[in-house]
Amino acid sequence: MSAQPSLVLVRGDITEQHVDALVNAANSSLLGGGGVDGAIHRKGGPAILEECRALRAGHYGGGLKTGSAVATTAGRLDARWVIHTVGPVWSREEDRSEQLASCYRESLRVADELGARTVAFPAISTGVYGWPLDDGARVAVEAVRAADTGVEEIRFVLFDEAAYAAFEAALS
Ligand code: AR6
Repeated sequence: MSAQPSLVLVRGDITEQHVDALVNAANSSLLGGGGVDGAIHRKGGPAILEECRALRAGHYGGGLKTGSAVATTAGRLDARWVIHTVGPVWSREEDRSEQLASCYRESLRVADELGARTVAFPAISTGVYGWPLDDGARVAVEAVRAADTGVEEIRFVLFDEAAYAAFEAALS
């Protein structure tokens, strides 16, 4: 599609980023939860949940599938859109990394549809969903590097030092 996006690492809170779109590590209900999801809804305000409810009342009656992505307003956040995606729960028995890679790919596809140029991602699935950080970082970096996207900047926003270090290692 265009030149490779630049990949940027930031240690911090994704809800404080100024970007076109920020990605939410949601669950299939789209109706909120803990972690990044809780923080986004708290800071973004009720407009996000309102749109999520409307999605559930329409095309997403069965919820959002793992590895898929859908956008809503970003409410009061310093962004135009929130792109909600559902990461896989980590499994020792089953390799679900293709589903995790799909979260990054699909989020970028939605970002392209919206015309977003800057997109912030959290480390999807590495919190409540239990994905080991090093592997989650590897899958994330490989997926965005392989994506064909018009997004110019992909910013990984890592909440703590361990997550930052994992992404730094995955990038190098
Ligand atoms: N900014 C950036 N990263 C954050 C923030 C923040 N404000 N808060 C947490 N993290 P998680 P998951 C990091 O649990 O594993 C929710 O209940 C966190 O340290 O948010 O995909 C949903 O509703 C971790 O590295 O998402 C789902 O039910 C990463 O973000 C479920 O959790 C992801 O942690 C999804 O679990």
